[in-house]
Amino acid sequence: SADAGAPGNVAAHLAALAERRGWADRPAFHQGHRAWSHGEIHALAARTATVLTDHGVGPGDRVLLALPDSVTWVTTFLALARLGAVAVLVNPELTPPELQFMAEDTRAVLWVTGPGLDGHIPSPRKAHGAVTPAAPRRGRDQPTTTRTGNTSEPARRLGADQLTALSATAAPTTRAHPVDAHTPLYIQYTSGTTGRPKGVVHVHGDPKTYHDLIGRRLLRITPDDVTLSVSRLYFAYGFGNALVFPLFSGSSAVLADRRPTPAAVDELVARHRVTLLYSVPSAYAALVTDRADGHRDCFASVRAAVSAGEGMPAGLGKQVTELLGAPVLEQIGSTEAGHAFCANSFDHNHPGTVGRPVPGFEVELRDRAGHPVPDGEAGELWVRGPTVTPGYLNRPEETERTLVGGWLCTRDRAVREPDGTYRHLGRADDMEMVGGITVSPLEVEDLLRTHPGVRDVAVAAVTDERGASRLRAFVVPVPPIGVGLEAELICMARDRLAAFKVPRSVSFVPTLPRTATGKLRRHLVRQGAW
Ligand code: 3SK
Repeated sequence: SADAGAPGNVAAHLAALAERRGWADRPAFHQGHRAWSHGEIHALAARTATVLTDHGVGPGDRVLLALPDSVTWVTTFLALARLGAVAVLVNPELTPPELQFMAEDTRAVLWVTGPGLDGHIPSPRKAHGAVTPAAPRRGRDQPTTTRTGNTSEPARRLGADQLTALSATAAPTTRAHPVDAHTPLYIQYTSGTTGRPKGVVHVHGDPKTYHDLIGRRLLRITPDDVTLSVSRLYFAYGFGNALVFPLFSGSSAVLADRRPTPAAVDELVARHRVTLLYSVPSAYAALVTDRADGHRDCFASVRAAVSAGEGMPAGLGKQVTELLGAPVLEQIGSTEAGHAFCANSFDHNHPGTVGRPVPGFEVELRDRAGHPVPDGEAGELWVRGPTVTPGYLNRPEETERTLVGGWLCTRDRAVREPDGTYRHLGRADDMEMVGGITVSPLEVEDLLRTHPGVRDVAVAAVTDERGASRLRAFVVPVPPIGVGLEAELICMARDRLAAFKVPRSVSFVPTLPRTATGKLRRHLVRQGAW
């Protein structure tokens, strides 16, 4: 049975809540053709906590969670929370060097990986003199502990299958580690302008606040809701939508191990009678376009669609509303804020805007010098609120630049409308948004520039004929252009970068728009106008 829970431990709090509210037998997650109840999820998480303890995980330890969305993802997260450990939520499609960077940055003691990564994970090693993975705390050398030939340090990796098998029969860890609301709970990565992702820390008190402010008050989620989120669990938007809101409301979420295609969205919505659909504009555009037969009956159960991640192109919101027969509520959030900080609601829905500040958050528009700008003028969005991260991991200077006097500089540009809603105008920095995910073009450019056929390169998100944003590389080639250079560059990116960072196309250009000092004029690249 669920324990009363140490005050502040979110895993214990959720288990106790499910029992107190009588949700234990209600569905919490649907995966494939199976449903897991809230009671089953919390019981499995308590057993998983024992397995993780046996693998040396203890309070304060960081553990890389690199799994596709699944019940194992959820129960591993809750198990780590129960132990007072910190989950590092990473995209399971990252390449081994990208994961390695995050493991080193967080000093992760264990990597929990999915089947797709088995055999490809390099050993955690000392890098930049910073990393010393902790030895298993309780001295037991587990079968999954491996050592590589070139290092004496343990490369500790636990495959999802093995974790699941061991958790099935383990005894539960009934006592949750005592923590308070400010104890670190998880770390997510956000792309930085310097190209290196930055770790963002969130605490045990944050998920309840996301639910109180957004899930409960704005979206009015009840135990009867069924969620489908196109955004994955490792990402701030998906984490709130498909893990936090269902667990805090007694409702359920459909988990798919990869981002669903439009056909899969149709099928999952119809099969599970989804009531809340969370997606991003490029996926909504595909949903509207890939509908040759005009089939829309499958959406009869949907009561609201939420859109975030990037601006909704004019007209698309209306098409989605018509297709779903439900309101589209646009919102904006960030990894640093934890979830949405500006949102439309059922009572105040202003399409084409990201709505008003979520109650509890303050929003200001400032100019480059940090002064407030008047209504009707564009400025940078600054945000203050209860779930804004205390700072970036190992990046004091970035933290100082981005968090000033408790205010977070989001680097999003916006304008305030007379009704108090905010219209998003894009990013103020060099970042690109593709499919709702922020990509550092610098990271992709740095890689492509290493190809001998590339003299200069710029990468930008461009809008395709469907209104979806796609990454394109603009390359100044070293003449003569080799046959197959485009394919080689895309292949090279595929080998070294996560799928969402790979350019979909390459345009060969004679020059790039650079200032006299050589700085790339990114706005011109984005417009394809130079
Ligand atoms: O990307 C966003 O705009 C967003 C929206 C809601 C929650 C989280 C995020 C990152």
